[in-house]
Amino acid sequence: MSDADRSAVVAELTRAQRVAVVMHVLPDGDTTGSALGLAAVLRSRGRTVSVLGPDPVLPPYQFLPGAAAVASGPLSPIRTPEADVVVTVDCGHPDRCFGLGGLRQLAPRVVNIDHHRSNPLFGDVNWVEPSRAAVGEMLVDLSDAAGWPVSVDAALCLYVSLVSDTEGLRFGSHDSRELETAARLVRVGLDPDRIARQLWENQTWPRARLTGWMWSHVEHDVAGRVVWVRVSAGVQRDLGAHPEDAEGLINGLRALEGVQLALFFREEESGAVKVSIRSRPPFSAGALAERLGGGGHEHAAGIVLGPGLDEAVRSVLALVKQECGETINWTDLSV
Ligand SMILES: [Mn+2]
Repeated sequence: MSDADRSAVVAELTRAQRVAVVMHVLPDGDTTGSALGLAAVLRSRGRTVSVLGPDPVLPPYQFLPGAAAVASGPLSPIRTPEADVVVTVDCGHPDRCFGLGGLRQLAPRVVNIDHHRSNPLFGDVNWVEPSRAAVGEMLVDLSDAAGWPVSVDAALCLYVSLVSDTEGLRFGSHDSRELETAARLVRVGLDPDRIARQLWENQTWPRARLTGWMWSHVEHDVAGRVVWVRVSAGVQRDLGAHPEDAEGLINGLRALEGVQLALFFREEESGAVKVSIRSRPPFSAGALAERLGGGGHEHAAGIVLGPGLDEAVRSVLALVKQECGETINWTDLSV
């Protein structure tokens, strides 16, 4: 099934001369590395490729080849490239990447390459594999299966995709597959040590301040199985923190001993509340997000709620309690 889907993608990208590759909002390392990596592979094959997304490439990924040429912002007829095919990478829902109408505006054919379990298969061609650790990993398979060379530039982007979604090849792997893929990319001519420093030893001061704030404002249930943090827009303003400074901080919460469910509520200036969810069995971050209208992976998911930070916290915890109240002691819970 997935091999057939991958072959369908190869067929689309072989026919197309002009390709637009689209990243999702607040682009993480996976969508950015995947988009720039796929673009590099296709450009090596003589295709005209543009990379675009609702938001610009974030500072941690601006060192990637091709990042400076990414077009961002709302679609407009003047700036919108003409393409035969638009490819979305790591976009679990079309609303995260211009909406289906926007994608159709970009090209007559939509190719959807993703690994979110909640992906509604919105493309004309869909290759969605929830078992894959990162979309970049899928794109390495795609290139190798099609016999398309992976240049050093492409390898760097795809490697960043893989190590981002696996947090440095620590999570999301249950066998040697991701390690083999990483090794295959490193052999092209990468320096993993240098990339790691670039990605993880470049933390901004606002992010450090936000991290400190987070640890002194963690809330939790009695047993410490469920932990959460609520960060208002005002707090972020006071700390000088931007949305990207909060990316991944939830992983620290999940790393606390005994935690099975971690929630990070971040209020945006618009009043919307971005809720990130991380889980361990018996909790399912994906199932919880889907109950609220969001989506993601089994143990990493998210949803946008609001307006109202405290209201968002209350409604999500009420649902958690309803689903898992039998096994959690909520008596000291003050929300
Ligand atoms: Mn991803």
